[in-house]
Amino acid sequence: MKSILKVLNGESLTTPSAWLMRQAGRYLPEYRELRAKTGGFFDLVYNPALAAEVTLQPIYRFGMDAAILFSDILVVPQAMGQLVTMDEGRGPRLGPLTDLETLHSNIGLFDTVAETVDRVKSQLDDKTTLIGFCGAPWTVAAYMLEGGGSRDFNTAKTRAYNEPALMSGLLDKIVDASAAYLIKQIQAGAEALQIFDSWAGVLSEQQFRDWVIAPTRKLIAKVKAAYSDIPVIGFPRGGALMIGDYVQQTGVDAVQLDTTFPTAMAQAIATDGVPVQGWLDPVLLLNGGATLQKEVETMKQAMQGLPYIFNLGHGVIKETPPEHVAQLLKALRS
Ligand code: 1CP
Repeated sequence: MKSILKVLNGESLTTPSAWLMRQAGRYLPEYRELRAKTGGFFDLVYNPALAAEVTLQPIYRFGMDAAILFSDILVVPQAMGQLVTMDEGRGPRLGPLTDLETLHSNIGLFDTVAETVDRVKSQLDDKTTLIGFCGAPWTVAAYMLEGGGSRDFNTAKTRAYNEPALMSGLLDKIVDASAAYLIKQIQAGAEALQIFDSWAGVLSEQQFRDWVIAPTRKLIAKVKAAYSDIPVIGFPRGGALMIGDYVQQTGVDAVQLDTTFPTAMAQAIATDGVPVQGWLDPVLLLNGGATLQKEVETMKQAMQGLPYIFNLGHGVIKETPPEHVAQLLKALRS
C-alpha cells in the first residue's frame, strides 16, 4: 500500500510521509512559466493537460509522497452557475448572489477536472498518493456570499445570520454539488480526499456546529455512501477548540491541523487512532536554515510511533525558495 494510505488507515511509519498544501503554485519557477503562457488562472485549471503537468511538478522536483490535484475550491461555485474570476494580484471575485433560483448547474466543469485527475493518475508512480479535494460547505458559502476573499467574512456572516433560509438552502446546494465533484474525482482515480474549511475559525460555537460540522457530515455521508473506502481528511482551519466534536461528528478519517495547533493535542488525537496531518508554520519554510531544521526534527520526534503525515499548517507562501522545500524533505527523511 502507498505510504500515505497506510497512515490514513492508522499505521505509523518510522519516516513520516509528506506533502505540502499549495505544493503546486507560484513559488515554483516551472509553475510561473506555465502560468504566464496560459493566460488566466482558470484557463490553467480547465486545461487538463496543463493542470496535470502542474500537479506533477512538485512530484518530479521533490518526490512528494502525495500529489494534490491542481484545481481550486471556487470550481464548485462556478459549476453552480455563479460568475467567478481571478483578478491578478487581488484574488477571486464572485458575481452577486441574491437568490438561489438564479443558480444553474454547469456540471461539465467537473468532467474537465476529472480528466485532469485521470491524466495525473496515469503518470503517477506506485508510491505517490493522488489526493482530490474540495472546499467545505461553509468556506465555499463564505466566498459566494461575500463576493470574494476577506479578512473576517463579516458580510457573508451578516447575510447568513439575517437570511437563514438562504444560508441553509445554499449549504444544501453546495453539499450536493461538492459530493458530485468529489465522487467524479474518485471515479477518475483520486485515492484520498481533503476538505478545506479555511474560514472555520471565524465562527462562534453554534455557527461552527450548524455551518461547519452539520454540512460537512452530510457531504462526507454522501461520498461514503458511494465510496466507503476512500479516506477523507478534514481541515477546519482555526477550529482547534472544536476539534473533538469535529472529529467525532463529521465522519472524517483524519484531520489536517493548522499552525496554531498545540502538539499535545495533536498527539492525543493521533493516540486515539485518528491520523493527523500538519502543522509546521509556513513562515519557517519561507525562512529555511537552522530554525526550519530544528522544528522539523522536533515535530518528527513528537509524532514518532503515531499515525502522522507531515504537512504545513497552511499553504506554501509564494516567496518561498524551492531549495527550502528540498531542505525540509531532507531533514524529515534523514
Ligand atoms: O494565479 C495563481 O496562480 C493563483 C494562486 C492559486 C493557486 C496556486 C489559487 C487562487 N488557487 C490555487 C490552487 C489551489 N487552491 C489548490 C491546488 C493545489 C495545491 O495545493 O498545490 C488548492 C488545494 C487550493 C485550495 C484553495 N483555494 C483554498 C483552500 C486552502 C487555503 O489556502 O486556505 C482557498 C481558500 C482557495 C481560494 C483561492 N484560490 C486562489 C486564491 C489566491 C485563493 C484565496 C483567496 C482569498 O481568500 O483571498
